[in-house]
Amino acid sequence: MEQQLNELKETVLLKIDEATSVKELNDVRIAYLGKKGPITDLLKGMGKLPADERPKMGALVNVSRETVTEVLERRMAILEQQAINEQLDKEKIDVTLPGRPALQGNHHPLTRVVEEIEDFFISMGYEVAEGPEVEKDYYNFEALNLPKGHPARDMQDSFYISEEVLLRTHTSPVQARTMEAKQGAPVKIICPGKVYRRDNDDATHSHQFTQIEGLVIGEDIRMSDLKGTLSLFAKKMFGSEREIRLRPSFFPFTEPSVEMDISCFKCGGDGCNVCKKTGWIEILGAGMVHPNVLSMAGYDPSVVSGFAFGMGPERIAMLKYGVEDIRHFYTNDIRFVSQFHRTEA
Ligand code: FA5
Repeated sequence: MEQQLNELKETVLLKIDEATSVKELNDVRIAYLGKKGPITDLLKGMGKLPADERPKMGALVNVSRETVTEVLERRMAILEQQAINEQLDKEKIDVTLPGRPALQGNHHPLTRVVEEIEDFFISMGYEVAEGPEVEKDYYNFEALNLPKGHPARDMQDSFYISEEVLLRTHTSPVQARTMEAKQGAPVKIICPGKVYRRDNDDATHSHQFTQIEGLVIGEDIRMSDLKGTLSLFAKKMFGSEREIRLRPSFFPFTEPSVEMDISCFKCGGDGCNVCKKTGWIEILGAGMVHPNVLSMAGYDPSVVSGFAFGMGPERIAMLKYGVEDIRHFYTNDIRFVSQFHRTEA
C-alpha cells in the first residue's frame, strides 16, 4: 500500500507539473484530491489493514496529501499570475491615441431668440405668464372685443375643436386671462408660447408658430410708454443704432393700434434686399388696450389704461440670423441648427 501511495504521489506531482493553465490544474486537483479521487480511496481502504499498521499508513497518506496540496497551490499561484499577465498584454491601450471629440448639443436658435426677448423684458420688471394652447373661443376672441360673427375673426383663420374650443390663434388670450385673474391690480407681463392658424405653410408662414405677447396695465399708461419700451427693445435685439417707426394699423383689442417697423439693420435705411428697398422692417403689432377689453376683464377704463404688443420670434430670428425659410426652424436638420451653436462659454 505504501508503494501504491508513492506511485500515486509521483503521478500527481507529474500531472501538476504538466498542467499549463488554471483550468488544467483545477482538473488535476479534482481528479486526484477530490472526494472521488484515488487518495480518498486509499484512506477508505485503510480499514482492511491490520490495526497496528493503520496509524503509520494514515500518517503517510496525510503527509503525501499535504505535500501534493502544497505543490499544487504553488503551481496554481504561478499559473494564475501567468493568466493575469497574458490578459494585461492583450488589453494594453495606447494612451497616445488622439481622442474622438464628443458632439455637444445646444439650444435651438428659436429657443435662444425667445430667451433673449424674455431676458430683456424680465430686466424691465416684467413677469412671464402662461396660458393654455387649447383655448376657449371666449378668451381667444370675445374677451378681446371680437364677438361672434365679427369680420376681423377672419384675420386669424382658426383650428376649431368644438364650437366653443379652439387652438389659440395668438397669445393675446393670456392678456384677457391675466387681467381677469388680477381683478383690477396693475399688470406687467410677457407671454411666450405656441399658436396655431390655418395658414398655408410657405417661406414666411407656418400653421404652428411662436408668439410673445406683452401687456402693461396701470394708471396713466400712455402711448409714449409703449413707444419707449419698444424702442429700447429694438436697440437691444438689433443694435443700438436702430430707430423705430409706428404705423397706424387695426387690431380689435387695441385702440389706437400700430405696427412697428425698425430701421433696416443691414443697410441702415438706404434700402436693400432685406428691407425690400424701403429702409424699414416690420417687427410686431401693438396698441393701447381697448376700453371694451378693460371693462370685460373688470377694470374701469376711466381709471386705468394699458398697452399691449405681440410679436413673432420666428420672424425676428429670421431677420437677425438671415434665415430664408421659416420651415428650417421645425425640421430639426442638424446642418441648420448647428450653424447657430454658441461658441462662447
Ligand atoms: C396678432 O396676432 C396680435 N395678437 C398681435 C397683437 C398683440 C397686437 C397685442 C396688438 C396688441 P398678427 O396676426 O399680426 O397679430 O401676428 C403677430 C405676429 O405673428 C406677426 O407680426 C408675425 O411676426 C407673426 N405671424 C403671424 N402669422 C404667422 C404665421 N403664419 N407664421 C409665422 N409667424 C406669423
